Amino acid sequence: MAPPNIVVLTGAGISRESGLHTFRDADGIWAKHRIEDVATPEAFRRDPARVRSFYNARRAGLRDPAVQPNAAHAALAELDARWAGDFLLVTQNVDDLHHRAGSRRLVHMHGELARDRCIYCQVVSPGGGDLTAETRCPACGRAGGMRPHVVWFGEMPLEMERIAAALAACDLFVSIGTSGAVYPAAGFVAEVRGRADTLELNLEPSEGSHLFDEARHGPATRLVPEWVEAMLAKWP
Ligand code: BJW
Repeated sequence: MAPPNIVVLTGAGISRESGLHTFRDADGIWAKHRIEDVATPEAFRRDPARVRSFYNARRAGLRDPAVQPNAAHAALAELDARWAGDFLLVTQNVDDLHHRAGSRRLVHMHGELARDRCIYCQVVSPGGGDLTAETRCPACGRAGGMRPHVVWFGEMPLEMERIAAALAACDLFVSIGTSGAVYPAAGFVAEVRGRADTLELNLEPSEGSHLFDEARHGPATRLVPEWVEAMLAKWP
């Protein structure tokens, strides 16, 4: 039997055991910052210094040498490398831990924290340092328009066509470490339901937990390696 085509969706929960905060847990990012102050295009227009300062701090957190890919990131990278069927890892995370772990069939649908984008020429450039009003775009040379290459509320997530094609062709959809509170990612399970098998791996039941064929609850560093090991044992 041919191996199933797989789409994996990950969220902030997979990076929590690497030392990064989630958004909606009690100690999460949205407990300390209001979305409308830091994560919308309007917030950036109103107070770019505040938004840049929020993301400069997040970037500094990601540069902390203690923040490294964990066993869940590593297991998904191994699955990517060894899986003979179609495979796409769609992450909502803006950290680079999947890439650092070795995942290559990877889409960052909410962008990447360590890249910059110019609001004037739209060119995305490598970044990751502190952004200020004086930072110049390496492509067009203008200052004052550099923002992190992340997707804020009200903006279109990235690579939606590639994601839609993978969802349409998948036999198995696995959601890991996400609360299922943010669309369009939260709607993926309903999109594939009935035609693909669906599995949730999360610390606790997500908002859409009831939509999955199966849900396993516990830390990602335990559940994900267990699931990957079973998949590779069944389809070596
Ligand atoms: C563990 C764990 C461990 C912890 N092991 N698990 C009404 C209906 C439908 C849509 C809308 C609506 N009203 C508004 C909208 C649209 C809006 C939206 O969804 N709003 C909702 C609040 C309702 N969405 C948008 O605006 C998006 N764009 C859009 O819709 O464009 C139009 C469009 C439509 C259709 C198709 C295409 C386009 C854009 C959303 C942008 C989200 N941006 C952010 C910030 C990114 C930059 C940054 O990082 O600052 O993305 S918000 C934030 O939430 C971030 C995350 O990627 C995202 C999801 O969060 P995630 O990853 O799920 O984290 P948590 O904290 O919520 O959950 C963590 C989970 O892990 C928990 O369940 C824990 O239990 C678990 N966990 N430890 C395993 N160790």
